[in-house]
Amino acid sequence: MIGEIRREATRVLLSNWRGGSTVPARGLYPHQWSWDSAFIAIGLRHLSVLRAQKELESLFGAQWQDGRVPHIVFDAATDSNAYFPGPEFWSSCRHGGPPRQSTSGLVQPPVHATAVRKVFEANPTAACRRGFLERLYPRLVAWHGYLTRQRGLSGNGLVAIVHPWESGMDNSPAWDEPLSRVEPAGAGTFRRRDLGHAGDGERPTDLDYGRYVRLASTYRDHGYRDGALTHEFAVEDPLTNALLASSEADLAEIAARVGADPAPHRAEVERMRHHMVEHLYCSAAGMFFPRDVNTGALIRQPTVAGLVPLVVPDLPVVERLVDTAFGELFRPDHPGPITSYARNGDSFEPSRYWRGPGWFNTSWLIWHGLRRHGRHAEAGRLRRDVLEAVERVGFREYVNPVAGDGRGAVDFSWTASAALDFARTEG
Ligand code: 9WN
Repeated sequence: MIGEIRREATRVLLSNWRGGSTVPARGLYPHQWSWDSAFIAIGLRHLSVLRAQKELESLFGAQWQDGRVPHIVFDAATDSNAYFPGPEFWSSCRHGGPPRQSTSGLVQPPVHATAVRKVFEANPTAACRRGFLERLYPRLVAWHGYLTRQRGLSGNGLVAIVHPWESGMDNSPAWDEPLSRVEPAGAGTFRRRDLGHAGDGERPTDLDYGRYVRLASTYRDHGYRDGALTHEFAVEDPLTNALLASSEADLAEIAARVGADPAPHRAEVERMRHHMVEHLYCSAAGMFFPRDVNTGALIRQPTVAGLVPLVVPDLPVVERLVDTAFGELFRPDHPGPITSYARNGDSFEPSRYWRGPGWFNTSWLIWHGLRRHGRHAEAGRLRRDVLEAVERVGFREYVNPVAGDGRGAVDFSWTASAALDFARTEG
């Protein structure tokens, strides 16, 4: 079983490689995505450390002057109409994006320093030869600096996302309430391309899309300047903040390797951990919730994002989070990834994208967090369940937790990457 998974995962990652980076899936996602590339590099390092390094270098090659790492880097060789919203929509070059590449103006969760560290540790000699860490370290510092300086919108020590796409969990039920205040762009003003590749029962609705387009075009029309705009959607997401804290811990290790001072990075981890527990943790629910910056209220929707803070080192509430993660709420009926939304949630839909299906990257993050906290028994159980799902459904984008079948894109890169990493790790 493991041998077959390794072979097939390798096939997927090789066939989705485009010469300098990897597409998440052919057809549906024909460009480079930010957090996908980080997960992909983590898997690729088992096949070729050079490719894994290039995956991350190409993404950071498209970093903006202000330090942001764009959520999509468009492939110039691919038809610009293949994905909506495409390069013309974002007009990145006019707003501080890199001069020779087209990108989006949004960001995605910062899991990159973790990926850089893992790729480095896979083969330190090869990395040193190419100056991999020396080149990436200042870029990672600028990236984290962008988030903490420009996205610290409420001043409470946490960073905010300003669009559901920035969460990576686009149509999460947690975004319904803040999104309901956004006037959607007219249905006739844009043309979705995603529905040509996946069923409309598995993707966000047209109403969601109208709101996504409105938010993105307003941000663009303000030159993507964070301070210059009262964001209609601004949320402190536990997943984004947790990944920033955990990446900052990895950045401390990277700093030590390149001869920089790790102390400020360690202080930053401590600061973020404190603010996350103070502002986003709900002890009654045993999990974290996002906070709406515009209302100041917690959004009490139980999604897997509220469990991802397990990745934060020395988190004081690990016990409760583990109980929630492995309780009934997030358990699929068939062995597989933890569900993206609690089974008893009022918006649970087992086939629709981030409103119920299990995803492989979030389960990888929880596994990583469990191992970080020495919870090897639970980590091993999750690993076995996820590998069993891969065996059953292949490298699908997500899994219906009720029927147990695969949904969304086939041959999805981060599913292959996570499977490869699980398959290569004992326990
Ligand atoms: C919008 C590429 C990306 C992932 C996101 C996932 C989905 C895009 C879309 O695909 O988002 O960025 O078109 O739906 O939600 O997490 O990075 O795989």
